[in-house]
Amino acid sequence: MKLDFVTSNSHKYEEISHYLQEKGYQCRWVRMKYEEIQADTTEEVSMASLNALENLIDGPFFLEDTGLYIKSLNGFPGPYSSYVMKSIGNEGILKLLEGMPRDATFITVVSFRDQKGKHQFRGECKGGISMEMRGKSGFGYDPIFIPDGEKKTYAEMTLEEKNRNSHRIRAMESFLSYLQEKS
Ligand code: ITT
Repeated sequence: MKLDFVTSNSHKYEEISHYLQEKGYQCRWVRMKYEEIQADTTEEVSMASLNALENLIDGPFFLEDTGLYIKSLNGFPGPYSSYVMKSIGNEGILKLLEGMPRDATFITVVSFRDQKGKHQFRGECKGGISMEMRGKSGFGYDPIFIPDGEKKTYAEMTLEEKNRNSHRIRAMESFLSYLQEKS
């Protein structure tokens, strides 16, 4: 089965297509930058994007929105993760967290449209923000995020290691369970 994934982000595409291939699905990259609304939750942002694209794309497709929620900053940057990455970046986050607890959670919400309607699948990965940026792989906040139970940041991991239990792959697992149930 072939699945259309809309994203402008090549790293997201690599992680997801690698996972889907392992599970016997093909992934087609619909490479497109779309406007994201500003809202309080990753669910709302993800669903608004699905709604905005539904008349532009034929057939079933999915997209995903991801946010990094830092506990001691009351969930910031959360749904503002994209803007915060472009403005203050990882160095800005490390400065904000000086002397603060460093617990954080990545949340991905996959939104999928098929003949039956619209569906959302959520995945979380709990962890912490490192003391300094480490590693060269991955993208975005990967150099400062250490998943619980690991010593390496995501950026020090291979794609296979990151995919082992990432927020994105957990959301995809729930998405695939839905696809398998309905077929
Ligand atoms: P889309 O076209 O799919 O929307 P995007 O890069 O705009 O791609 P998001 O809005 O979902 O994606 O991402 C919000 C921010 O969080 C952005 O700065 C990403 O670099 C970052 N991010 C998303 N997933 C991440 C991950 O797995 N590891 C590190 N940073 C991530």
